[in-house]
Amino acid sequence: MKNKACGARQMKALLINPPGKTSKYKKHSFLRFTAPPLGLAYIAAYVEQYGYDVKIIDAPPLGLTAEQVLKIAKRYNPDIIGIQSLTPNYYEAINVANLLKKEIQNAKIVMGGPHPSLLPNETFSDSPAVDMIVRGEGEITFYELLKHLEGKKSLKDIQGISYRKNGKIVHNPDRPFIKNLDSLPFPARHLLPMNAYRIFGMRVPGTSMISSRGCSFPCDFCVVSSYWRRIWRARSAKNVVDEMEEIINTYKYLAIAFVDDLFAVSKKRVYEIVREIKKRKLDVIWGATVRADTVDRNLLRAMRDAGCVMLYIGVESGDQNVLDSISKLTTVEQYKRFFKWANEIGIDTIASFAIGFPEDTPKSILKTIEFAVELNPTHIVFALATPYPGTRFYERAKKMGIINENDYHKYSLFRPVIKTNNLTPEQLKQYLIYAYQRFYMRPTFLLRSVIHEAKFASEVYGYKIFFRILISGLWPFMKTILSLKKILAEKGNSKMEGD
Ligand code: B12
Repeated sequence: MKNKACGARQMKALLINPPGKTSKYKKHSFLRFTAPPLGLAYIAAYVEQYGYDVKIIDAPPLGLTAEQVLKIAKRYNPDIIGIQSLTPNYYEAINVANLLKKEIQNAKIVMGGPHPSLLPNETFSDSPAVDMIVRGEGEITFYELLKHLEGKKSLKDIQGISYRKNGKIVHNPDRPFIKNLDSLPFPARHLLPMNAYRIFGMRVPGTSMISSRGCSFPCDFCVVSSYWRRIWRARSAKNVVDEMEEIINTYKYLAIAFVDDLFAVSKKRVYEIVREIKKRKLDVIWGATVRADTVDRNLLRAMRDAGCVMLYIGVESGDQNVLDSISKLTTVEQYKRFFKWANEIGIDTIASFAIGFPEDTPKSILKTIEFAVELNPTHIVFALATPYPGTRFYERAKKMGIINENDYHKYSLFRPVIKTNNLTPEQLKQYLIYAYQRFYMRPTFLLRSVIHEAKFASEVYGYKIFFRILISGLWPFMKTILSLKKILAEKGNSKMEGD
């Protein structure tokens, strides 16, 4: 497997998660979810097993600027540089690519991730520095690019890439997905700044993991259904729990957040995972993503018994017409049932909502906000409906002529980028602020949260802590809420560029 041919120079690969807009990143830190770029860590682990030298720079959690990234990159002197790009950080990815190309001319610059994969032509024309784009799943493709650099593989034979050739852009055929995800090595966490990550809602040190790829459901606003082609592939229970064990033993984490697009789709697999966790007596708490229509009370109870303390669920809307218009394939009744079960069983929930779809009206939005209060989740995330390029929602919005904003920085889920007949961007911002205020500023919510935290802490640290937290606990909550209010007010007041 090892690649060190005698005398040959070891190929060096650098993988970069580009700097965010640092101030924004800090502003959003109240969400306390700073997850590692697992995609880059998977690629790193894959090529490391063949003996290649790899480094990852995860710039956002370390607050690194593009210039600092350049300095580290120059010192490392890589042969190939892979840069990840989502839509909101596309300009930062391009900026890093341009900067590195100027200073490290010999290195090939490769972009990957959903945005360049779905818009390769635009990416090439926006940056002459980009030599190649890896479309879709990256492990094998990136490995083959290293082989190419060693003169052992021709570009034309590498599936899933786009590249420049004689002034033209060539798109090779797509690469089929990796069939057996168990065959992949675990992400190269040893190359990541593991102390820099935090999990939202978990009170103990934790990190993220992914037990499956893709999602078979057709929600029209979700990038995943186009990027991962509505194909759901899962790792086996044994393989998943092996990685959990590695995380606990090697990195000493006590909590794991599964960031799968959909963790609980096959009940059989979830039962196998919980059985395996219990069999190995893993001392860990964990959270996962679910849909209201793929779980039942017994499954939730089994998950709770195996340490699941948090479920993340995309509710999107409290209005059935809106749910139907975005192909969510769920009903408001299913959500009511789900939250009743989760609250009874004692699993915390993060409910995510989106407002401002073309079919939304002031009435449906208020209905959604009241629905959030009625469901009584532990936390909410309210976002603005955002048509990411590559989605059916984007095509629909384009056809309707309602896309109001082409600046990808604003595709952050919190800034209005479409203008519907029913709602102005200004109204949407106001509704977003109102949603958070309505949910979090309830005295019953505040009290419940403090008691909840105090109970949890007393379970871990003893009963004396319960009263200390109860007495002093209101302060951090008030602080969170005040900072939330301030951020939202700033956002509401700040004059948007281009408005
Ligand atoms: C965990 C997660 C996060 C984490 C970590 C992100 C990260 N850098 O990996 C955090 C919390 C930081 C995050 C933040 C955000 N996220 Co997010 N996130 C996810 C999630 C749920 C899982 C990502 C993951 O780990 N996948 C598993 C690995 C194996 O896949 P992967 O990362 O895609 O990587 C593979 C390939 O894409 C490819 N690849 C990826 N990068 C590269 C780079 C190179 C060089 C190469 C060769 C290949 C390659 O190879 C990898 C291995 O096969 C995805 C949903 C999804 N399924 O993608 C959304 C998703 C990526 N996030 C999304 C969004 C919108 C956001 C936010 C804007 C949300 C917000 N407002 O806070 C921010 C933006 C942050 C930013 N940098 O600007 C969207 C992106 C849409 C888009 N068009 O860009 C997604 C697709 C969710 C969705 N359904 O719409 N996110």
